[in-house]
Amino acid sequence: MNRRDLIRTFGLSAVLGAPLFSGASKKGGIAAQAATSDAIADRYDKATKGLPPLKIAGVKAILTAPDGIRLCVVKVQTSEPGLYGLGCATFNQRPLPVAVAVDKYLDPFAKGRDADNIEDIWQTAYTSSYWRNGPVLNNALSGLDQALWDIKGKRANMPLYQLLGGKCRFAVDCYTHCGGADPAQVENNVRRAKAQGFRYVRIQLGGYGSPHLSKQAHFKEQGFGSPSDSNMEIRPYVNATVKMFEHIRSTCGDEVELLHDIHERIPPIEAINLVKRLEPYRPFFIEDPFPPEANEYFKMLRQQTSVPIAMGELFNNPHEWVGLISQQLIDFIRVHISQVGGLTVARKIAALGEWFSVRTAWHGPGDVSPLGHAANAHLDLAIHNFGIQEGIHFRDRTREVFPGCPTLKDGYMYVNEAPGLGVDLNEELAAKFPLPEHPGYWEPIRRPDGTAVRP
Ligand code: GCO
Ligand code: MG
Repeated sequence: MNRRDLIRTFGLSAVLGAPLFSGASKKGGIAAQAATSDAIADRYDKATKGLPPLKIAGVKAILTAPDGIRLCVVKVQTSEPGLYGLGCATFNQRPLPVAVAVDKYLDPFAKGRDADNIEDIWQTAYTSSYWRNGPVLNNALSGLDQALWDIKGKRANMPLYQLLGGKCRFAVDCYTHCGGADPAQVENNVRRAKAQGFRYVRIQLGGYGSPHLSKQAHFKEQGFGSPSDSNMEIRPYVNATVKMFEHIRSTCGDEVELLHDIHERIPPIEAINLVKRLEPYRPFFIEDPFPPEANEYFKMLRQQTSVPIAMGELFNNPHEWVGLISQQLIDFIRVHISQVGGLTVARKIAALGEWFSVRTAWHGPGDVSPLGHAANAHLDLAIHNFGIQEGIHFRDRTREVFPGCPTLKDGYMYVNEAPGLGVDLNEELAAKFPLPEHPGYWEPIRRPDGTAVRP
């Protein structure tokens, strides 16, 4: 039996969706129905070059925390036995609602749809909630979206970057994190990173905003807030950060590229002053100077300094990035790919950036699954306006749960050349690492008088 007979015998409704059939039968009974199904089978043959039609058979979320970070993976099964796709939907601070959005809403929505039509599924799923652009629904949608790209690559028998246009570079240049409680510790870590082959390092004193340098937690003495709340003062952080840059530039030389994340922890005008003070040390970029609610400040920042600026890991809504890119108010767009809705969105952001000389620096911290890092890397390989990638070394357990993780060597990230994203999931092993007991929310950070700091 040939493929067309097969389609006719088992019914196109099973592979292409019931509405086609009901329309045909209303018009003219069995003969018309057969003619219509022949025509559709012909069209399908031409469109897929002989590959069988592919339906989405099910979509599910898998939660796992091999190294303590709450990872969420979406698995899409298809009508072809053994052919599935995986995508990243990790939202470490709210993993459970993402899983519900996947299992209870995207699964019934996507089941039976044509797995080949990624853009159409993205557009229709995106508006299927009517209200949209929030981090929970965007992450869920990203899981489905990346899994469909993974399937597309597997079906084409090509690594994903090939479908995105092929390689623009042999591997993905990465920056690594070099922290330390004081400038000397940071220096040691920079030297170590350089010895490992990194050319780009992000330098931070302690946690974001260097809370360990803040000494005046008056709110604690007054019993305001909870004992677990932490204190972060503006001045110790700002002054120490300038000193750290001065120290690293003078001890580690001019060749290494220095990055820093303000993590929006100081008022915008203080951030502008800090960036100006860092100018003599030639940062490669300064990240997240303002909270996402304060985009208007970028104009003022641009008038004051030409230090390159990276922004965007908290963005969910196109309104947050379109203006910043098109008005050339930032130099690196740094969205978290699952947070904006997946690869389908990210490749459009990259294309928009290309016309405005804004380069990419996709968010790539520990709370992105190896599938998400692979998605970052496949896109990095294929776009011209790639800037830099935040890269991490996966720990052993994570590598066992996700066979095929991207690898870092001499500061470059490599994807394996397997079809699709190239990363698999050992579901049995994943189940052995349930989410930690703590739900994952962030504890408050406060100024000495108790005022809450963002974020
Ligand atoms: C970064 C980020 C992260 C985030 C984290 C939030 O630049 O790597 O700022 O460290 O804080 O991903 O969960
Ligand atoms: Mg950051």
